[in-house]
Amino acid sequence: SIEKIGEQSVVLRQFASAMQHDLITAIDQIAARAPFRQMVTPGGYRMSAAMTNCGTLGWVTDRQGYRYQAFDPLTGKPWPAMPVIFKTLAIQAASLAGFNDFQPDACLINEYAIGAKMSLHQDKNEKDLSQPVVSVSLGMAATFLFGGLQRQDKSQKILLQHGDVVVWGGVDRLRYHGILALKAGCHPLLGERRINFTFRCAG
Ligand code: MD5
Ligand code: FE
Repeated sequence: SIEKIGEQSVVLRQFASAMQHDLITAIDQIAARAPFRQMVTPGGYRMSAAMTNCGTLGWVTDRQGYRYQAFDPLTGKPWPAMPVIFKTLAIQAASLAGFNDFQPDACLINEYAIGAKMSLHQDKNEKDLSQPVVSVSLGMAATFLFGGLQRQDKSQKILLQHGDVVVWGGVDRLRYHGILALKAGCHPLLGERRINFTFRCAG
């Protein structure tokens, strides 16, 4: 089903479910070469979600700042390539949401253990903000906060479950958003964690 959550944002419930096993296999292969790690913010805080990337560019943060870069700072090697099933899924989802020329070059993969969260923020490190972001959720469900263009705007709460895909762009591209702390639980395929991966045009 297509659920409209903003002027140019949709949730495609269960859109990734049919390929769940292939997606998880690909994530395992990526994480074997570019391990999940908890990065440090410019302010010196360790993020509670662990992250890795695939694609030409990967999002990183350290004391120097937030940025996209071609090399994994942990290994010194390029990020693993974006698997074809990832790219195909992202392009199909973007197209269903009305974004027809999506060619993502970056895929940030977030891993949340119980208690991990992501504070309200905007995604604005990408060069081309006319392009949407596509987000895929796997594993345990989490409450997604979808705010407005200003931090103090009221947020809507949206439960994102295994297989759900969110596409947002256009006038919604710079809306504040976050993830509430992951509640205790267990997913049959992924155990006590949630994985979210987001596709972007970063370069
Ligand atoms: C996540 N990830 O689930 C979150 C939310 C990130 C990040 O925020 O930057 O990696 S998925 C992102 C999302 C979904 C729907 C709308 C918006 C963002 N948004 O309006 O910005 O790990
Ligand atoms: Fe974000």
